[in-house]
Amino acid sequence: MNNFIDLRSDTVTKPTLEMRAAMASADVGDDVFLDDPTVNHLQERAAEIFQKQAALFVPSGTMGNQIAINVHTHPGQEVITEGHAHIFEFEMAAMAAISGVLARPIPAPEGILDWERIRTAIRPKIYYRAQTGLIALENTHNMAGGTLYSKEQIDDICAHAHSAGLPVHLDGARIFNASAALNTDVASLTQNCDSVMFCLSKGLAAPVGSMLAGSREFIDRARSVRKMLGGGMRQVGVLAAAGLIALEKMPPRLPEDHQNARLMADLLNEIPSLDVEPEKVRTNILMVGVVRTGLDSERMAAALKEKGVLVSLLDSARIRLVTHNDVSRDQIRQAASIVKRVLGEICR
Ligand code: TLP
Repeated sequence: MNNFIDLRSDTVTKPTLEMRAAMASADVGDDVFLDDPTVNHLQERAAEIFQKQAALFVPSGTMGNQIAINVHTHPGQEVITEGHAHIFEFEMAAMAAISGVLARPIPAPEGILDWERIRTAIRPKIYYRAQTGLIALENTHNMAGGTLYSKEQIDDICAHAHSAGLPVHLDGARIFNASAALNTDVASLTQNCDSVMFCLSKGLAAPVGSMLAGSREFIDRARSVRKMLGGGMRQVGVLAAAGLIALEKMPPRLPEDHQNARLMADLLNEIPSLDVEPEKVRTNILMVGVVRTGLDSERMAAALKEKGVLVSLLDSARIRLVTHNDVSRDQIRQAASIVKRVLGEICR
């Protein structure tokens, strides 16, 4: 996929040269014995940056979310999520398969829940009803198009949840994008969440890995669950070394991705048969409705691929474009003119 302009996801980012050099010279040890100095350093830095007691390196965002669900809940409980949350839509019902809990998905405008919506979904405390065990939020919200919770919105949900005796987990796969867009540091954005998962391997460009952060007790239990799931890794400092660079050096460049997504939205908005809402693009994800082109998203993606642009499909009517470190501003302009050309040819 080297010669393509790859807008399928920010997961496609390749490690930077600095990351590759750090990986080659990383000091390593057996992390199952807690002996890998690079992993330990990454975990300490993540805890420091998020101002949580501890953090844990995990192989993927999915595993991070599922570990958190497992630690926070008991079998037979429910997890309140937004209707299109990643943990509900894209994690293969793992919460049911692994933790014996059911998702309680609540649709919300732009993917952003509020306490009123959550409150009405909390089960009454009656012995014959399943009990709510956890509230899981997603910031930024992927499938809603990189939409955002402000600090105030998250704090309000957390305060009410805690008064109701419920923990809050944040799927912060792209929390650094939220932080950049809101100009609010990740520690204060996530201050009242009981656990946070964030990805090193998306916009931050590490090849692999995510982090879980929370209280020391939560992370101690999370480490056991990680092992149970087969996620106990050995000389994994080679990956943590890239993760450290992702964490320390990559966040300041995320506004560039956001500007590129907005530019792409503005350029595509010039094509009358596409449905784009440029004013809604605040981070690095852009949803584009294609129905009025007469093509479904699959045919549209195939036609773009032939001309060197890769996008992902949301459903038959919408494609998703995600900007990232390996797509330059020039390539954004190039991709937009390819879309124009392809639609011009097909819809003649
Ligand atoms: N998102 C991927 C796909 O799985 C859809 C993408 O291309 O955007 N939480 C959120 C909000 C995510 O967007 C993702 C991945 C994950 C969790 C899972 O992370 P990984 O892929 O590391 O398991």
